[in-house]
Amino acid sequence: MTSRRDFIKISLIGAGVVAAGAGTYGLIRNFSGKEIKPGKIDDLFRTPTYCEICFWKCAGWVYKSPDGSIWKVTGNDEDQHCNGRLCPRGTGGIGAYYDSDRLRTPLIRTEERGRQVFREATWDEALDYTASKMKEIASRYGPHTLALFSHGSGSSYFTTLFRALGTDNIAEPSYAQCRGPRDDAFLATFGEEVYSPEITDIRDTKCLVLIGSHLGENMHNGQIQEMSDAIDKGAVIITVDPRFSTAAGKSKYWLPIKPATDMALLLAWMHELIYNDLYDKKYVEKYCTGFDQLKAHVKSYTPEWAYGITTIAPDLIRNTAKEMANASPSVIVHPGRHVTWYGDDFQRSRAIAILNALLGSWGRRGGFYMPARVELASFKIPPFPETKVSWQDAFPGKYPLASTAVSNLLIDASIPENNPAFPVKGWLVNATNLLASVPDVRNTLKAIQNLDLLVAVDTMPMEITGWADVVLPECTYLERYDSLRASPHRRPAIALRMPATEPLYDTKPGYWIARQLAIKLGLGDYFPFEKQEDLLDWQLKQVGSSLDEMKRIGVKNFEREADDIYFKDGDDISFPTDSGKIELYSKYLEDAGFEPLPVYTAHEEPPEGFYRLIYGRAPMHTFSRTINNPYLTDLMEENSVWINPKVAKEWGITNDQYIKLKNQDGVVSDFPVKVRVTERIRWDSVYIVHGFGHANRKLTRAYGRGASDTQLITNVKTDPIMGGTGMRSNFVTFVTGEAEEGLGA
Ligand SMILES: Nc1nc2c(c(=O)[nH]1)N[C@H]1C(S)=C(S)[C@@H](COP(=O)(O)OP(=O)(O)OC[C@H]3O[C@@H](n4cnc5c(=O)[nH]c(N)nc54)[C@H](O)[C@@H]3O)O[C@H]1N2
Ligand SMILES: Nc1nc2c(c(=O)[nH]1)N[C@H]1C(S)=C(S)[C@@H](COP(=O)(O)OP(=O)(O)OC[C@H]3O[C@@H](n4cnc5c(=O)[nH]c(N)nc54)[C@H](O)[C@@H]3O)O[C@H]1N2
Ligand code: SF4
Ligand SMILES: [Mo]
Repeated sequence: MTSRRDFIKISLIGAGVVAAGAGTYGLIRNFSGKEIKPGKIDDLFRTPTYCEICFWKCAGWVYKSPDGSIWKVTGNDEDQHCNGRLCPRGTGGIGAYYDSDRLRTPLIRTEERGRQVFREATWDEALDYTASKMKEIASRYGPHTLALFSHGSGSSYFTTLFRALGTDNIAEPSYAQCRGPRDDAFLATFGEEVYSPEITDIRDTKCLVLIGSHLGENMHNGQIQEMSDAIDKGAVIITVDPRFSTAAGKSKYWLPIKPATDMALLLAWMHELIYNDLYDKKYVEKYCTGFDQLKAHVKSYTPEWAYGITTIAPDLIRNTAKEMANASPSVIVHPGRHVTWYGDDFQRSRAIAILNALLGSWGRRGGFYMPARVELASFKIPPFPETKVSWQDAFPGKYPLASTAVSNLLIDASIPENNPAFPVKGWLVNATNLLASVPDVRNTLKAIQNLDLLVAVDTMPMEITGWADVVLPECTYLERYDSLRASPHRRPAIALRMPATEPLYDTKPGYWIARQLAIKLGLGDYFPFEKQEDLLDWQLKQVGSSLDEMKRIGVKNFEREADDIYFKDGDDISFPTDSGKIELYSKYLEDAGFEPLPVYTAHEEPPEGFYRLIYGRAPMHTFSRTINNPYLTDLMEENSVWINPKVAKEWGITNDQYIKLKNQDGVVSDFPVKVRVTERIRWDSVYIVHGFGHANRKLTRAYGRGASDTQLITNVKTDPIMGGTGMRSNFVTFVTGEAEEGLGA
């Protein structure tokens, strides 16, 4: 059996490498000069933070070495997100601070866009320039022609600024390029989303079904730890993936599905559960509505029907349905996270939600727990002006059920020839590398060329900063305060991030940047606290803590107000849906003109000689943001393209050879990528890790390393329901000759 140690050994390796790289210390001194032994470092010597390398937001401690420089980051034992242990990326997070390629001063463009010619500017100059341009756009065309693209901790400050300006054009790539379809589909079904961290009770599950959700490479920390615990306790893992992922290696069942056909499998599983009386009858009768319609709907979706589509043998479909039913209600059909795949992703996520309802797993131990969170008080600020024109008015009728602004819609609205009702003229882009995160880069560049203003707030010179008019350098998460983390979890909790040290160079925290811009725009009242720490202290005092206390403990867990983490037998529950029930059949969708029950749609197939491009995560990197990180680059410096041996043989391609990839629209990857010939991928697909293939020369370690999946994703299948960008209908072929002369060796 796999032990927990074995499963997470990668994170231990990571920790070792990084610690060695950063130097080792025999004796550690605290600020008072007193000598203390490693492992007994006193509280004075460490400061709390939560990690910004991904959005699991693990809480940790930053330790400094005797000379006062940042030494290492470790997990906070009290933290439910990490249980005292960071993943390799979190441990390597100090590389974000030490990266010598970091942005150092504000920059203003001196030549046309795309040519990276900037001059250094003072903060005052750069902010004055930005504010005056924003003012000009808002007064000439209206505030709705300004858009904010943002991700991560700083989003709330810039959101306040944009709401104060009177626009709701505020989009995050974590919606339409990530978990939007899932969250909206669960909302439509249960009236509640699955949150972040997900409320999957993996720790106590007896059966975990992973559908293209590759825990183990997707290193969302607490989930991985719980999955290893569940495996140790004998849980059955079922992995559905065209690739033999790390999770597949830990699974009792690996279903190497033909990509783009998951809906057929989901429908067949529903058929099996319903027509063999394997579903949770009592639960369905008490809590669900629309069962009869669902039953009729899935009647013909037999395992034999699904076999012809998915290539998964009928018996395997039957046996896995039985395994789920045996474990019910302690079973999780994982909702996944990055789910924008084929354009019918809302409906696929609905099918997953329905399957969980049939298994009675929502609100049950080992299924989905009901989370609790600390509600933090907001300091009173003036009301936001009414939004006169909303993002949805740009293209009336598009994506009617989107619960928040859609980044790709705002990008499309910035291209006048698309005839939007209003063209967006100015962007502020905070902490999102849009050219790596939003598919169809050519479209994004076209939009950028039409803008009057592009401001980028970032820590690194990335593709997006290269195209900006003004670059505002933020300091890293290790050098700043940010809002308190108050994510939902089993127990309500808060975590503090505070600066471990002064910002390097002429960089500033996001809060400061947003506030200064607000002041220059005459909106300073929306940021009444000059110092963010005073706001945090005020908020903390409302919940019986204080900044002083949080500086000492980093994480504070509270008790739940009631014993309601799981439903109790016979509980009467009103779900926050229109009907008050779990909606198997969705009137809400029907009324909006969409299928009330999920249907199978056939998706595009690769043309002759092409293979489906699929992508995912590597344990030691996050998107495009860590690829230049000196410590993480040491662990993985380039991606490779996984090719099935049968295909490699046909093409005469060998292991470690460098090739380029060319997609169905003739786009060739900028840089060569190393071949990995492996049985672990189906013959009809190839796989690369997302985030590589950086084209900004200022990234001295990342430039030209590997291929960018985003560059090759030009065929985008947008979900008509909520605007999610399906990215997996792209097909590539191999370019050999010329590439061999490239960066090969
Ligand atoms: N092709 C393709 N596209 C994808 C995905 C994929 O797998 N393939 N994944 C999708 C998913 S799931 C998601 S969630 C999104 C992620 O989308 P993004 O969050 O845009 O991801 P990154 O590419 O890491 O870009 C982050 C940017 O923020 C900057 N940054 C890092 N830390 C800070 C900070 O503290 N402050 C500031 N101001 N900037 C900072 C980085 O330098 C970088 O420019 O991408 C989506 N897009
Ligand atoms: N190390 C690391 N961990 C991360 C992140 C990171 O950047 N680095 N990012 C975090 C974020 S924001 C997100 S959203 C998550 C994303 O992580 P997940 O939601 O777990 O996964 P994806 O990246 O969508 O999925 C990739 C998997 O889907 C498989 N796949 C491809 N096509 C199909 C198909 O048609 N059907 C099926 N069944 N499978 C298919 C691929 O082979 C691959 O194993 O990861 C999170 N965790
Ligand atoms: S999972 Fe890793 S990268 Fe993400 S927040 Fe936790 S330690 Fe940081
Ligand atoms: Mo994501």
